[in-house]
Amino acid sequence: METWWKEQAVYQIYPMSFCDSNGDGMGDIPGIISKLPYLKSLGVGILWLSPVYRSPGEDNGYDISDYCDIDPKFGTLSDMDELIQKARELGLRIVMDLVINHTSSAHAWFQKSRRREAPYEDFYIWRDGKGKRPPNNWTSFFGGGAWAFDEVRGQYYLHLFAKGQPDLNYRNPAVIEAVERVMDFWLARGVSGFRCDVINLLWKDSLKNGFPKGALVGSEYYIGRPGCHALLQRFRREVLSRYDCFTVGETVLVSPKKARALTDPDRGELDMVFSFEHMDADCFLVKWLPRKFKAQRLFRSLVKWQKALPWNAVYFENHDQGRSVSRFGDGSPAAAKAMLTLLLTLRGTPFVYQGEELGMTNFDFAGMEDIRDVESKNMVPTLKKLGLNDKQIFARMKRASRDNARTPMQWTAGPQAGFTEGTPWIKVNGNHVTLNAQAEEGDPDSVLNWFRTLMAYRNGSEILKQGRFRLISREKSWIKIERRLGNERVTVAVNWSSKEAKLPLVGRPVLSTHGTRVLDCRLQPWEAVILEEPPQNGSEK
Ligand code: ISL
Repeated sequence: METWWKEQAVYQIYPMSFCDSNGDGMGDIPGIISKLPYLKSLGVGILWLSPVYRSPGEDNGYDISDYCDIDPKFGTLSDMDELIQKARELGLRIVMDLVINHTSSAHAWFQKSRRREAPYEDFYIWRDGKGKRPPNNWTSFFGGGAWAFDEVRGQYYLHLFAKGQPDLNYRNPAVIEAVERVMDFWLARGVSGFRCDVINLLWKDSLKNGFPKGALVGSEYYIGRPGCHALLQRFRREVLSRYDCFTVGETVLVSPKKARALTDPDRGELDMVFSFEHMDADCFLVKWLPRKFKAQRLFRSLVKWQKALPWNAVYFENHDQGRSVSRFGDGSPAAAKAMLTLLLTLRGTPFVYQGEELGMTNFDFAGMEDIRDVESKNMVPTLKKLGLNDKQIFARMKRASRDNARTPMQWTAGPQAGFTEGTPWIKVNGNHVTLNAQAEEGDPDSVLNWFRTLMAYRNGSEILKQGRFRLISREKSWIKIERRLGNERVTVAVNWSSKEAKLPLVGRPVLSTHGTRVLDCRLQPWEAVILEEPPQNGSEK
């Protein structure tokens, strides 16, 4: 069989919201350690941790002030070593988030750079302004301009994200070497790879004015440039190839062609990427511009990407996206089960986000005061400029704010959902009284137990792990796919709607979200079924 990262499913932990061990309202590493038996019981093999490095927390840890230390709110370096060790004892691997497009402005490199201290003068992208205006017209991912003026240095610096996230200058070899030392530090400590944050933005071709009409002005000069490919090849050659590890790139606005290049084993860049296209099934390119969800749109994109690449990452959720069951379904446990079935039977490495295995839903925000996310807050002026009033802006937040995914993990029906004994940094979703891991443990029909059943089936199926993908049929609200290995095949049919669906079904139903079933070519609302077919041509394998 191929490498372990093609066989196993990945579970993403958002440490701030996973489990708090010390009552400060913030999830931490000892909390994660305490949940290792739960994580093991899910059947996943790899745990990806969103950033736990030292950080002022302007962007919840994606603004790093020390790459080689753990933030005290999450614990210590020795807690991290213990997590890696204890996970390994259970056969679980740890993957870290690698955020190297930018650091925090609190990072010592930036502090020295702004004071022009050697050798850090050119660690960041500094430029003089044009009169009173910034060096160019680029805009930030989080709304507003992409430049900030630094009084100490008397120059502007580029920040594609928040003001506190200055972009590193990859034209400086010392930056490349420093970042390589960071990778080496963690790989040598026993982590098994990296999820590489906005990794296709590292190289800025030029700092010319961008085409002014785009949503992200300037992006033509920094998304997926040849210089970025060269950097990735170098990281692979110099560091990653020395370890048994994998990388998954978060690649903003990536096309199938670009993704193929980025993941081509002969080029030696990344092992897989997160594509974003299927996240547009309910919006126009950016989540702040909503449109009605259409299952067809989701299916079309998923199938296109299944066909486009020999292997890739597959996901429906992460810490930047609303909950899939609320966006793409009706919020019901049945819809959650149906979605998980498709997720775990597509070809590729599946990524599941904490709480997705419970069918957690979008947050029941009461007002803007419940929102913590810097992106959401920064977007308000931009949305106002588009002519939206406060009520409309809040409606968009409820739908698209990243905080939808960031509410605490719902462990129990008790106070704060069992996440903390203190006051959580962000409110707990009110539906935890019924929707929680403890309640689902005891319910054989729960989303959680369906997830476990699916994972066990997937882990035991070479066809699902390795088989080729083929679309059999996709209709307005159902999809039927096939996975084939040699002359054996598995068919998966998913009814993506709250109405019954009639469709041809062939084979032996081995698993259905609706319990044991006889084959009658009808799927109940949100029913998903896995069918095994006898080997073709009468030949046994
Ligand atoms: O969240 C987004 C869309 O709603 C994206 O624009 C997101 O900001 C982009 O995909 C980059 O995300 C990553 O880098 C950011 C960080 O805030 C995100 O949490 C991270 O996943 C900056 O480090």
